[in-house]
Amino acid sequence: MRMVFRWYGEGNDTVSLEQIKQIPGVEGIVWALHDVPAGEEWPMDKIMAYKELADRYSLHLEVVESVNVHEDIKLGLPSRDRYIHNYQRTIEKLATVGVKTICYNFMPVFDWIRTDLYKALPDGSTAMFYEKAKVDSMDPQELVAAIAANPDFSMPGWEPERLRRLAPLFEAYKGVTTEQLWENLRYFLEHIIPVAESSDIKMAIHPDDPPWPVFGLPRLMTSQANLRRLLSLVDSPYNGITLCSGSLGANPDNDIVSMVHEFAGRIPFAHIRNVKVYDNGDFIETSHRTEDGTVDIAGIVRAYSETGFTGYVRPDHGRHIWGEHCRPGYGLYDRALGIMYLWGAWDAAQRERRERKEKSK
Ligand code: DNO
Ligand code: MN
Repeated sequence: MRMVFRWYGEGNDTVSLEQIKQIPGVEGIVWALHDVPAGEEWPMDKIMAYKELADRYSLHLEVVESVNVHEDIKLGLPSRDRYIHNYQRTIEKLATVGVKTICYNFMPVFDWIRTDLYKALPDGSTAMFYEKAKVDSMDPQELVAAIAANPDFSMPGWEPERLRRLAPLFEAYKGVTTEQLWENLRYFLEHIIPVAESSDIKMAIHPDDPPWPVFGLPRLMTSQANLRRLLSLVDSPYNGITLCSGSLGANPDNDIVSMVHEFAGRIPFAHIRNVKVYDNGDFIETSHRTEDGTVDIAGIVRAYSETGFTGYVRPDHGRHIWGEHCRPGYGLYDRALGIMYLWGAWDAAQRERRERKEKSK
């Protein structure tokens, strides 16, 4: 496995490239042009600026997260072709600086959702939390009204302009069924994957977070069966998955170890993090250690080792510890600790695998 670390860019992240460089085994950054709106072609000069920065620290930029998909593509509007064209050009440009994997998601309207960014854990650290009943009980119209009534209303990871556009977006999605969303995803992939193939860039869809429908909007990337269906939409190694153990793990029915085995060869990128899921469906992001949450992190890492995984891995979110002030989920300390846990689990699994092979000779 090849360890990488998400970095939001200079002036946009509390963690420095110098710090990232000192985390054992980290070889590259996971990056994006966060100031380019979804649907626009990424400008080459901005891409080059990242390349120069990464080069200065001998970190690679082979993984991009995310090139976001314009809502018109998800909605299947006629204007989608223009945005798909821009997406294709962005893929080609990214290939010129050595990008090998692009993570994206296909969630209508919302990316990940949490109800609390800094919920206290018993040890005094804080972490992102999801209160299921709170989201379930929120009617989309109430949400739109709450945003209209409160200019300071915020959602984690959401720019205010996007929040203000929420009402028309909900309106637009009214007629979009789950099956139509699948069709729109197929259309997108049929146009994108050939360009990914010729650019030698693997597309890796991120699961929906949480992995169930929210605010009455359909969601697709929620389960093993649905990920299987995604892979069959366009049967190419360039149509792959960002297997995120935390997003999928919020539903304890999801067997991630089984997914690692089934989807081996189609997982260019792995997000490995733990969540603690409560009986009422609430969940909190905990440290990476298996014992600290509901997800069998050590078992997942062993499964990657057993399947000969050679893709990229990042620790995904962490808690906020030791008084660190950072982007929610994206501090230095807990993610660095997470990486060391992942390496420990990986090295143990690799050794066990080697010894097993030796014995069977
Ligand atoms: C959650 C995170 C996500 C992810 C985007 C990918 O697990 O990894 O925020 O970055 O959804 O497009
Ligand atoms: Mn993730």
